[in-house]
Amino acid sequence: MSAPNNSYDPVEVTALHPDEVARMRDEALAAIAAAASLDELKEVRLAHAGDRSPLALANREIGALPPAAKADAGKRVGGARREVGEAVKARQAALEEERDARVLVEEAVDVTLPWDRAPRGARHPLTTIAERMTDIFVGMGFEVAEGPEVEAEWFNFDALNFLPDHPARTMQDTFFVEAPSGGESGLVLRTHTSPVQVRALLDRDLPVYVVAPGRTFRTDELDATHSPVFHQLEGLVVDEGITLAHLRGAITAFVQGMFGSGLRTRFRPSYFPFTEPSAEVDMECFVCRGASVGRPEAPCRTCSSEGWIEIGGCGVVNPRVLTAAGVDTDRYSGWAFGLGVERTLMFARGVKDMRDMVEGDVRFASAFEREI
Ligand code: FA5
Repeated sequence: MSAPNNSYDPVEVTALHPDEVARMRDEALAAIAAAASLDELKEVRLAHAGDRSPLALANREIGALPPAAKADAGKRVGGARREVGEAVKARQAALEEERDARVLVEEAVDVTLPWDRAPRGARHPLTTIAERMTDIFVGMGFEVAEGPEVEAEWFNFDALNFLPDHPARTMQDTFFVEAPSGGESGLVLRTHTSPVQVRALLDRDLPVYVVAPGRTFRTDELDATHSPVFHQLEGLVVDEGITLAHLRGAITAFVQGMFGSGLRTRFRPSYFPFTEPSAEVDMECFVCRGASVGRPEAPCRTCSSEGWIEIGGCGVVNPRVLTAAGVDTDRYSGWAFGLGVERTLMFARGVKDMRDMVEGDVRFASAFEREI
């Protein structure tokens, strides 16, 4: 029986020779340092630190060594494998950091870019201007009143002193919804916002200071200056000691608030069954302020060089209307006005054709500020 191989020298085993271990370690370290990506590093790790790597195979040789030689060879190979393992870890961390930094740059999201490229809707300029008109009166202390668009004939006509055969009824060509029957008032699409006057007086305690913006209907043909569906802003004041001077003051304050300070107003005699006296209200042209009158070389498109623009009708509330609404006419008096919203938008914003307002082409509304 041969003696234990005590003289077995690990240095003689090629794979365990210090130079060879150092070479395998250096080769591994160089490959690790050269790995340019996490994928490359994975391959390098398998080749130099995996189970079949040269250092792992060298490690297996240690088992066959005599006990005395095992420690020395184990230290050498183990040290080299530890170094390689640590180098892999360090390179892995460096490459991950590089990748994360790159991803942060490549996948950066500019949160200031508009996120919604779909065209945004906005309110129609008619809605916006009606609201502005209303707001000016609200600023003067008026409340907003409402009434139905399908209105009882009694409110639309009778209570407003349009007698059944009064020619004034034909002044406002009417869409009839239901004929009168069994003593009940018929139904119409309201031809103006004035029925809200009567509703406000019946619904509210006196004094009454209200404005009523709303949609109105007449059998007018759609053309450049008329629409069968249009909007008005009604105003009504009923209080003690109310005079025409208050009306003039409120209308002038409205005109100046809406179109510019210092603008004048004028009243021209007119006729409405529900006001007496009645007037058409004109405002001084806010563009030329009268400077274009008689000067064909400097025409004004806003007022057609007339210097004045008609904005609506008004007057002192006819006592018959107050009586129909149960108001004591010895104590109270009042005035009312009605302004056309479409016409106001036309001259305020230079719209030449009313049809543009009602045809619903989004390009028309887009030309105005997109208020929401
Ligand atoms: C009236 O409707 C009265 N209710 C106004 C009123 C109220 C007077 C309170 C006195 C006291 P008129 O029919 O003139 O009045 O109409 C008022 C405004 O509505 C006109 O100045 C015009 O701007 C607008 N208007 C009338 N018909 C049309 C139409 N077909 N299309 C667009 N706007 C219209």
